[in-house]
Amino acid sequence: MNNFEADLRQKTEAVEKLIAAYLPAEKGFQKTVLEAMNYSVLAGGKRLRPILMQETFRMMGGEGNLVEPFMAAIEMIHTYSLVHDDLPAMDNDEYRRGKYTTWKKYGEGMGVLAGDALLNYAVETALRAFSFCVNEEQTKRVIKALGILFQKAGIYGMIGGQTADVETEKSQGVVTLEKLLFIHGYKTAALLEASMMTGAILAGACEEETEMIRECAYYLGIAFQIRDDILDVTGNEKELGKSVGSDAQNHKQTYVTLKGLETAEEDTKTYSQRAISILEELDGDSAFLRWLFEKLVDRKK
Ligand code: GRG
Repeated sequence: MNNFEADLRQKTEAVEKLIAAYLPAEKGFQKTVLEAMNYSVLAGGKRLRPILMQETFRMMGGEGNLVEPFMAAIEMIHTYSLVHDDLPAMDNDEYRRGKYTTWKKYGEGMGVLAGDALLNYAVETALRAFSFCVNEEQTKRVIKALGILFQKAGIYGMIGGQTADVETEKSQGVVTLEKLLFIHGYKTAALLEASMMTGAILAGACEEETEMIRECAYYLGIAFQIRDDILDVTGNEKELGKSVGSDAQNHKQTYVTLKGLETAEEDTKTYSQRAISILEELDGDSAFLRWLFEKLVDRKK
């Protein structure tokens, strides 16, 4: 195992602990929804978004724990999106991360509520960052980071992308590359943009640096989603912890159906290289993030 691999393992474990500490206690008459929320968040996953946020925060010179509530909040937002995406009304998936999806385990109504509750609790959690602020400058950063986080999760971000995706799939019409890039950019890249931008903003990055980081995360997100499309064709169900071939089964048009497997592979590399070269232009130590980007776009799960 190289040093970065060991670093990632240690960072993932630390993030797991941090997220767990922010989850609600399972008690009261609403206990079932609390259990469903915690089951969904603790089911595993790469913890990519909080790790990206924390590493960007560090790279941009951030110190202290201002970033921590935001790390927990973004994982809650990500988890809610997966919980809702798996519902019968959307993808109707029974397994994720090798376990029953939330609705399959707790029932459909509770699946809806657990997703709603996670999004709401993400707001409550991110707001806790105000209690860590020690001066006016930090308070301003938290306000700005909140704006970015919820914009990128919303109609001008992930929900916007999911809307275009659901409609395109339903219509079974021809999807253009422009529309596909809109879907990938909003559904997938927006939350990665939110992760890295909030990390940068909380560390005190200026407008120009924050915009460079947004662009970097956008390219990473596109590469990450093309890899997801590729894995749906070439991936291994056991390794992925979910079924493969669902795009083809649903006659879904993806980057692979549009451009072919070979070009999709090449484009993944092009987009990730663009992201990496932006990291190289920035002043801070980006060695870990550059390694992580390479690993993500070559991932098998
Ligand atoms: C329901 C509003 C709403 C949005 C759903 C996230 C999403 C949008 C759909 C899930 C399906 C999907 C393929 C999304 C693209 C982003 C993506 C690859 C998510 C999976 O993220 P990982 O790989 O998951 O980081 P883990 O399990 O590691 O946390």
